[in-house]
Amino acid sequence: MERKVTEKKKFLVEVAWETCNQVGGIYTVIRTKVPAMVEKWEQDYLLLGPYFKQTAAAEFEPLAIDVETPVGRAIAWMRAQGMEVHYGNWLITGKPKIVLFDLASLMKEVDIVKGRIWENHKISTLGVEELVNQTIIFGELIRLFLGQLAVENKAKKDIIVHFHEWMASTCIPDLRKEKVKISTVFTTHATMLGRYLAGNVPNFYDVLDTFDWHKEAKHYGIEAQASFERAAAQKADVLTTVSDITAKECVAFLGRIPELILPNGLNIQRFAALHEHQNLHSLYKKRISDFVMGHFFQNQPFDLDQTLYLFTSGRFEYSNKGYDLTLDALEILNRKMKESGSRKTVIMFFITKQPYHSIDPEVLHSRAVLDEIRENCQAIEKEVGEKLFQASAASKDLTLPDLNDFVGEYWRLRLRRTVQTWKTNARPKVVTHLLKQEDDIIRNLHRTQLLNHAEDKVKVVYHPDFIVSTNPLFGLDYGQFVRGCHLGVFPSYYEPWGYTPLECMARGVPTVTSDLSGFGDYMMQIMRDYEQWGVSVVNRKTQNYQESAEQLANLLFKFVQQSQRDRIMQRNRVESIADTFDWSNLRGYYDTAHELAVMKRRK
Ligand code: G6P
Ligand code: 1S3
Repeated sequence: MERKVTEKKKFLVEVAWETCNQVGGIYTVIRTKVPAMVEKWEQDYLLLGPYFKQTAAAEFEPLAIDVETPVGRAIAWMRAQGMEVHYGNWLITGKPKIVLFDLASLMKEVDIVKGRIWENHKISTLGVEELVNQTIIFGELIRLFLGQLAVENKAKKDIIVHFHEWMASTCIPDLRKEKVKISTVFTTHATMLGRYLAGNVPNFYDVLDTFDWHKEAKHYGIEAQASFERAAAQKADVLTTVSDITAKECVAFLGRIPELILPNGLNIQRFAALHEHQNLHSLYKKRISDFVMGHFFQNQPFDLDQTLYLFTSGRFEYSNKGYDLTLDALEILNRKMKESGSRKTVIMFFITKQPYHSIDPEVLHSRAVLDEIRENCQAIEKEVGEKLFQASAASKDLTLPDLNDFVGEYWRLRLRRTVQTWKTNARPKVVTHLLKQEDDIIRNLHRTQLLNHAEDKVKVVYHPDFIVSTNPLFGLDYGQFVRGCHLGVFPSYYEPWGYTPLECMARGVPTVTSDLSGFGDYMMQIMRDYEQWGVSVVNRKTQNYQESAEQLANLLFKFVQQSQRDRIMQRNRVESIADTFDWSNLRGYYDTAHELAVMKRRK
């Protein structure tokens, strides 16, 4: 007789420190994935995160709890004990339900929780930094919530809880110990030790399996963080990470082979009109050109039609993000362009975050004066246009009047004076801001002498702040800035995934990545002819630093030599494959992880 198998209902909870709290790349993962998750899970989907008043004010809309549901009852139970728990909609595409926990409401108990963690799991948390205390309390609130959710789960749904990164996962060992009826997935988006060691130990990847994780964690003062990460990895039902490269770190530092790799996607926006992305490129390029004129033309005018905008961006991890390699490749590129008599100019933007006092007032001033020159020109244009119109209508013998006669003395002098005061003999600045201290980028620029000399073909703009639309220098948000550029350059040495090249691709901008970044490694696996599609991959696995720098310089030189037609076609090709990374195509990896977790728990 055939036995009828009824599929048990499931409920998915995702937990991240970056739910409704932007710190870095995990925010992008969670936020962009929501529409695809809500499509599958509908009402059976919930996100958990920490409550920070300021971010919540902008992105969170509170809702009344429904005590008929397990989630509502679990929240009511916590509130009854004095904990501040916020429930509502996260105001992003997909509008998911979220629960945010106010850490302050339990902070006074941090020492008790730490004591229990030591008692149960021998994780030492003495003298840790404030962030670790916060993650411990965050974990404790999640433990209480999930424990009660499991009790209230009268419909006996399979509850799957997906934890992202150690900061959201300090409670996994306790949940396991208490046998709370949930299935767990832990995704690590990098390893704590990987981050530190990659930037400090030469040939990190060659010696990866020789490290003593505990000794290194103590050495770098991250014993608590690394221990939480390792415990979460070992106690979760399923361990996953974002790339094969980071999977190797999991083996070395976390003592477990991840069951699955979950590549990162985006919410790819395709336009109905095929060429809309080209139009946007043109529009935003003009805005970047306004900055470039203001910054360089005071002293060094060049042909904007022959100018290419390259950029790199990310947090300030000088060698991990490959800023060192990029700078050294630019020096070679500069030489090659000079030697070949290239007519082109390359402007390379470094967009990162470093402590600064303010935007350099001279940079701001130059930009403002340029705006004034534009206003003068527009006034003259209007005056000439009107007078020309009148003179043409009144003309008897069809001879066109001399346009110069129409420019009044006032505007003529005013324009002349403004341009005169603006022009200078000073070299265009390399840094747009007044940095608090000299850093590795500045030191490298002095060594390579890439300092915006008149004869340089490669000019550098170092912008030590992320780009936001209120920024007076560009007046663009980051996405628009990316669209206006010609090429994104990201030859990272340590990069578990790396969203920056993917963000270029999504906007139809070609990009350079490396085979040590998760994204580059993945591209090489899924697409043989990735170069055809506007993605170049620098070999950092088997080449030494100098060889990689030469390879990058050659790639850039090739790019510089392309015609405008080639560039337009390449942008179309890049944009056409971006769908590969839409979450609707990549969510399947998450589905598999969730099913595996349920199966493991049922066994
Ligand atoms: C887009 C626009 C064209 C423009 C071109 C510039 O394709 O639709 O009108 O000429 O961008 O391309 P470039 O690579 O020189 O910035
Ligand atoms: C991590 O953020 P990061 O920039 O510190 O997670 C990101 C999302 O998975 C990933 O793209 C990145 O490579 C990791 O380093």
